[in-house]
Amino acid sequence: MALGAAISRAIPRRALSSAATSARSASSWWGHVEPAPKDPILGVTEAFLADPSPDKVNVGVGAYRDDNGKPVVLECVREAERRIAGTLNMEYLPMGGSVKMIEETLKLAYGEDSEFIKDKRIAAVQALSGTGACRLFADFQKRFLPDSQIYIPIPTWANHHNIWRDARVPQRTLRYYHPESKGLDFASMMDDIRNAPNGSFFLLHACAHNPTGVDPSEEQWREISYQFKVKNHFPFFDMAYQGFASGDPERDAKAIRIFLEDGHPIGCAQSYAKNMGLYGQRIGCLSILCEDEMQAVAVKSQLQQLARPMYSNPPVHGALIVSTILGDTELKNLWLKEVKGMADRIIGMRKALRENLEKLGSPLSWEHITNQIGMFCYSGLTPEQVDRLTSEFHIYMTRNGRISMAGVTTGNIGYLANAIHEVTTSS
Ligand code: KET
Repeated sequence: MALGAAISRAIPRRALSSAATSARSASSWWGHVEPAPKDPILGVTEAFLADPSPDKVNVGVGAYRDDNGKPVVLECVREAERRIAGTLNMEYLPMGGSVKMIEETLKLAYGEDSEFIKDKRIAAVQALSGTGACRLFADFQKRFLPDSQIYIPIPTWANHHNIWRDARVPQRTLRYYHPESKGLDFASMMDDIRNAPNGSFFLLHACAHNPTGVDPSEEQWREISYQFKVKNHFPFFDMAYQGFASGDPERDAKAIRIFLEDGHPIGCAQSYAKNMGLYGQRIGCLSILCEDEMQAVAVKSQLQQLARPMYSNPPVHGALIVSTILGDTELKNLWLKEVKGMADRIIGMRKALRENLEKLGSPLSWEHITNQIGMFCYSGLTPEQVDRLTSEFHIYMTRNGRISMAGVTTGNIGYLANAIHEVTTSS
């Protein structure tokens, strides 16, 4: 009653009657809204948190844990926080984000002495981590090349499909993974690249492909780059795991550097979620290599224009942490050491998981666990086997059989191996 009276006072009669015909009654405004399906990755964490079992293990989301299963804040991050504490105001960043952070971030992707950086040919903006960088690019693609499509590797990080779907860019498939060999389906991938219409967009994982842990070799990247050149395709690199493949961010940028050497215009999404452990800070960068400085200025201004009505300008704290670390030689070296430490622990866990399964006498081959790289092991477990791991053993992972190796520890590895052995040898 009170609300109705307030509305009739505030809204002219004409507007009120048309509002009444379009909305049946206040209670049915959202009556047609069905619950959204659970996210295939973040939904796993929700289910894990709701499980009271003391034995539960979460190898779902790709978030690094130490050998005690605890989230990690890097020492370089702690030190950067100490240095910036209380020293700065909380004003807005410019629409494009922190200039210093972007400067350092571009060096990681394009190289310390990149001529493209010197020539100011890169349009770059701070983004809401890797997801935000991908989405901003997808929106940019739709706005300026509205008839374009994007080829996406199968499989890929599930959210890639959501991102380009919501940006209304039609998706095409790029064959990538060979389930029998548990390796790269290079021949089919090259066929898809050759058969795509000239000038197509392709999403590529720069390193540590998610979910498969399978990357092209350097030689294969060179062939891919060559074919892109022939076909005049546009490569968009999602680089969410720089440093997590080899332990060395410079080595993990190799694919991008090969494309740059070959003279491609590229796009790149970078994220500090994983390699600096800044998951919740939502700090990343979107860059687009342009033909010249003038084009880069125009592109950057349009990226900012896209950001303005969405979130206006990006958050400041993560940007400060990143620029403090990368702008200081001592802290940067500490970071490099810590990234290597995280990658090495994961590599060690891969060896241990394979050994454990082999010791249990598994009749299956588990070689792929150590052949794959990065945060994930694409185990080959079926959705039904994953369901059994969850219901019988309280082990949580995505239903595509992806194990986040970052969640495997000395403490849970024996339990995990036993459970995997159990569900793969009995039905
Ligand atoms: N790209 C890839 C390939 C990726 O795996 C992730 C995150 C992101 C981008 C986005 O990360 P951001 O936090 O926005 O910088 N992947 C893990 C977490 C998630 O699904 O959000 C995952 O696959 O578990």
